[in-house]
Amino acid sequence: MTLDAIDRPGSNEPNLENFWMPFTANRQFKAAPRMLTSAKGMYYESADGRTVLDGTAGLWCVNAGHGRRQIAEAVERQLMDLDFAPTFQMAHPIVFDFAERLAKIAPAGLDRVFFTGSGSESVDTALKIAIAYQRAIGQGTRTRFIGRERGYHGVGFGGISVGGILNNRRVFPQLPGTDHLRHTHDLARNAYVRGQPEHGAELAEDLERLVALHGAETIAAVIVEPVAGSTGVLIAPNGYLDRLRAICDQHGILLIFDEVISGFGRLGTPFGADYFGVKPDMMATAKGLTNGCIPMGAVFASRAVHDALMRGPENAIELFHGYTYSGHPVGCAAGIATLDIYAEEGLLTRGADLAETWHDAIHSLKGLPNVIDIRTIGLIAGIELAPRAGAPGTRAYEAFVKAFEKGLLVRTTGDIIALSPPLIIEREQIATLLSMLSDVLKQVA
Ligand code: PXG
Repeated sequence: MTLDAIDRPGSNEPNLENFWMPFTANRQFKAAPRMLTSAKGMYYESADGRTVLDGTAGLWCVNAGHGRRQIAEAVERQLMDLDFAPTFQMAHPIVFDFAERLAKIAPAGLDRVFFTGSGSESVDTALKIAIAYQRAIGQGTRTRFIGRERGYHGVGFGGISVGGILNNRRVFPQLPGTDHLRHTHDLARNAYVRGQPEHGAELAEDLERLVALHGAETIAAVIVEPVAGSTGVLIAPNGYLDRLRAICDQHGILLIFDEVISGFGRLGTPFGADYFGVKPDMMATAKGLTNGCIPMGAVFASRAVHDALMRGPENAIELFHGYTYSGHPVGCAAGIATLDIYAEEGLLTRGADLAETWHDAIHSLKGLPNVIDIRTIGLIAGIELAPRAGAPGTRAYEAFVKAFEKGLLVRTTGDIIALSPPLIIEREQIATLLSMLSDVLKQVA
């Protein structure tokens, strides 16, 4: 019996008071908790003994599915061999091995890897590297960042400053000098699209406007998600990222892709950069890097960015930045085992094989009550519902709760349902997911 159960005689339930939950309506949740207790493959088990199909790969991270023995064994071995060692002026071999393995699957030339502990840390790291790079090449006036409306780049002060989701920003101060491109969501022109929307490339010209407004010599970097996930699955329109790349090149601005969600096979290619055929100067990653099972992130930088900082006296620290857990050996072990699984099972491209089935299945929800848009790319789907008058978000939230009760885990943001199953999903499981979701949508008024 736990101490808590002694405090509350007769109870085997955990005491819910102490854990302050992230991005959660704490009081609502604690009044009616939804608990997951174990996971294997495509499924969770809930505390009340139900099997729940994981439609979201946890939080867009468990790309190889749950309970992978290979990862568990690598982690256990690493914990017993070398549980922790510093990477400040010291190192251990596995961190170099992991970086080399990552370099092999990265877009060509984006192969200098800085490790972090999360997506938020990867974003803030990439932003800081951008400033340091500009200064190193004699462009010290470039301290401004450009993000995009509706962007999500984690919760650090850098990330919320370039991010564009009001609730994540409204009560917090932000980095001075950041500005935003308009978002690319355009239901009037682009509803019910499979893959990239046709319209909206011209929105990249916003960057020219911001250059004209602020002066290129003040702008260090632009950061965008190739596919914005958290904000409800907004896919870069055809030609948009190419145009951003061209404008950045013209003005000496670095282009950072936030690939925390789009990286590691989610789009049916190793990275979003591969899918869209546009190479950024840096990519921020996390999540699928370790199959979500050990917290870890990585920034991939181009050799040009990296090499510009490897100057000056050899005994000088080139970048005053890093985390206790940068290159944590256990994270590296988990990451290498994850990459092994991705390679052995072809998971980094499996999304491409399944895309047709996925698109067909999800788009068949068109016409169900309150569905106003459906968008799919790789193994991602966004299903947008009409908001209830005066109560935005409640319709999708109700769908989320009903889906969970039925045995399906989805994510919602506003009135958009987002799906991103583990990349191991089988065709029959796509069919099961769809049948549960369509039942739910029929029930939500
Ligand atoms: N960038 C992007 C594009 C993300 O999606 C982060 C940065 C931050 O990563 P960390 O590891 O610091 O959380 C994210 C995180 C959701 C959801 O339901 C998405 C995220 C996190 C939690 C929920 O869409 N993305």
